[in-house]
Amino acid sequence: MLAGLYTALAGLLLLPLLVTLACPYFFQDLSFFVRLVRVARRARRGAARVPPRTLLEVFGRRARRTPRKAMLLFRDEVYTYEQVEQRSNQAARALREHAGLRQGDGVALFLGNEPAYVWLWLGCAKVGCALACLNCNIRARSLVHCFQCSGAKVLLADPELKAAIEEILPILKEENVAVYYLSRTSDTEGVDSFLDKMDAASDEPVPVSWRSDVTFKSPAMYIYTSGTTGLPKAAVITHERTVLACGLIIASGVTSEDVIYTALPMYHSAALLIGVHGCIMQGATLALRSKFSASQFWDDCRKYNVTVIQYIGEVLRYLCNVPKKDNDRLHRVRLALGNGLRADVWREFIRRFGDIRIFEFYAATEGNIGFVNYTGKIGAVGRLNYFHKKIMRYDLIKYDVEKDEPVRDENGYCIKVPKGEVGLLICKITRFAPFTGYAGAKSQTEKKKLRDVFQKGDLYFNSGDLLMIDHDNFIYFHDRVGDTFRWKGENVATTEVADILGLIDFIQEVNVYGVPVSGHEGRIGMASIRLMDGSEFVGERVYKHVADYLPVYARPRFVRIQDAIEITGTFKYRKVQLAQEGFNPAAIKDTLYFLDDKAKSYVPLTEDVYNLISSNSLKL
Ligand SMILES: *[C@@H]1O[C@H](CO)[C@@H](O)[C@H](O)[C@H]1NC(C)=O
Ligand SMILES: CC(=O)N[C@H]1CO[C@H](CO)[C@@H](O)[C@@H]1O
Repeated sequence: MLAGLYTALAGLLLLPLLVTLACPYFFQDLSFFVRLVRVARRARRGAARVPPRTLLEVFGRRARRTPRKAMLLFRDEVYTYEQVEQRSNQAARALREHAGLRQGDGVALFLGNEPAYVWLWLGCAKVGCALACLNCNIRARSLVHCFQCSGAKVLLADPELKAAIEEILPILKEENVAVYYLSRTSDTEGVDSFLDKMDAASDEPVPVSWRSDVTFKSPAMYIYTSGTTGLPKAAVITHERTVLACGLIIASGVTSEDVIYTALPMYHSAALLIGVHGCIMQGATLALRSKFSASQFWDDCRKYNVTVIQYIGEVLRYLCNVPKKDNDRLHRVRLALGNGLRADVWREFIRRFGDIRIFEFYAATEGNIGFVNYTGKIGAVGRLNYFHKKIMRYDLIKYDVEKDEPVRDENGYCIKVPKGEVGLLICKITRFAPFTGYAGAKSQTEKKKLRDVFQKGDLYFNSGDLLMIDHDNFIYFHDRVGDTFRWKGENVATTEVADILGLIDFIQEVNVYGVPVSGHEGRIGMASIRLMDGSEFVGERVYKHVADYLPVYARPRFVRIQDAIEITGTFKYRKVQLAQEGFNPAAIKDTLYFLDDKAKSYVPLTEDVYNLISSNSLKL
């Protein structure tokens, strides 16, 4: 009997060892899954409360419990939780009393990275309104479109963006939009000032009844994403999503002791949903920078005692490109959170800046699926996790890149790709993996849904991303599909760029695509153009036009003049081959042009310029 007990005991002790040998990642997989379940449970319990435990309520509790704790660091300014709370109360009152907002309305914010972003968002949530986070690089038609699709009644704008506001003001006024500058005075007719109204308002807590109708399913904010076609779309971020998105920060082990540093734009989900909200959720401190600077990065980290940094692949690459310094390892950064990191930069970054844990994840603003590198695999965005997969029904399916659609078998169903092959990531839309869609764009929302995938009537979210799962179950990001490319951390919709170029009178037809450039993440924009018969290409005019209408990252850097623009069997422009051919003047016989910022024109692309770009001597 004793012998039996010993065997049983030995078995128990040996079991973990055996499991580890057979499935080396079993315990990591399990513990990651348990953490996920905990976050989901907490969110569900929060949703059941009255009022629901939204991020705003979490913030309120932090402000009561740790009023003196630094919440935001910016330049030499420090704002405590209590100060942010007071400022947001003032913002809420000014929004309600002067702008006449009531719960369910929307406010659009056109502002760069600064602390006011945080209290304006909280103030907006306090009156039960959703905040549309406008990208401050967009102008003209795109800006009007983004504003309109959010359904907002009020626009709050940085006075530094005055020119962009004045340009679209007549349209806004026609629709009775109340426009405010975030300043104490305004010298634009039809635009009021907002800060003086805020200053005059009481900073006492505002009544909860102002937001009594808000539930977990109410929209909290709209974040713009560049979809597969046309102008940007406003992804609806519900209160539930804002809480769930904090799971990432919780899983990464950030605590209230941490100082999170972000120089990513706040109108994107990385800085807002992960940086700002993660900071609130954990009661940490956020050091903000208006714009990323590779040369200032580590000085900032030292100045603010930063322990956690947020990145996109480009950021870490730029940091690695800065000349080495003696104090490269003199900092307290222990964790880096982000996405888009290539294996080579990843290795170099750790070698140079020290033992920093990299928490690489994959997620889309509007997506219903995400992955995290919770094991130590360089280059991977996550793992195929048995437990996770039971709940999140995602798959990689065969995709026809040229036709830009999933491949279907003879019965009309999609085909799963085997391990080791690249496929389109799709995830079943369920209660656990909801897809909230885009504001005011039903057809765009429909386009992201894939029906009759593996059986009649099933419904999946189409991520638009190609990923690969290797034989050890590690997941790797491969590329975006369709009509978008990513450059400098921004998604660019090729159709939007093509539409803008198409307005130029000597351009007959345009096909826009992204081309890879050595030493850079993502792809840079290139346009293949057919000129009107008898017309000539005027570089200065094209330059002026794109500079007026497109943000820097979306401007096509290369132009290729073609006599005819090829289309596919389904009447789409052929892009894959053009992208492969790239922009090497030695290999392409068509005339090529290059956007030269100094010359303020598109100039002929010579082999010299090409060589400078290939050797990374010319900055793109
Ligand atoms: C950073 O830490 C040092 C040493 O602990 C401290 O003296 C300094 O005040 C801290 N700086 C900030 C901005 O918190
Ligand atoms: C969260 C986590 O474990 N991240 C890991 C991802 O991979 C890198 C590279 O091996 C590790 O350093 C990180 O710790």
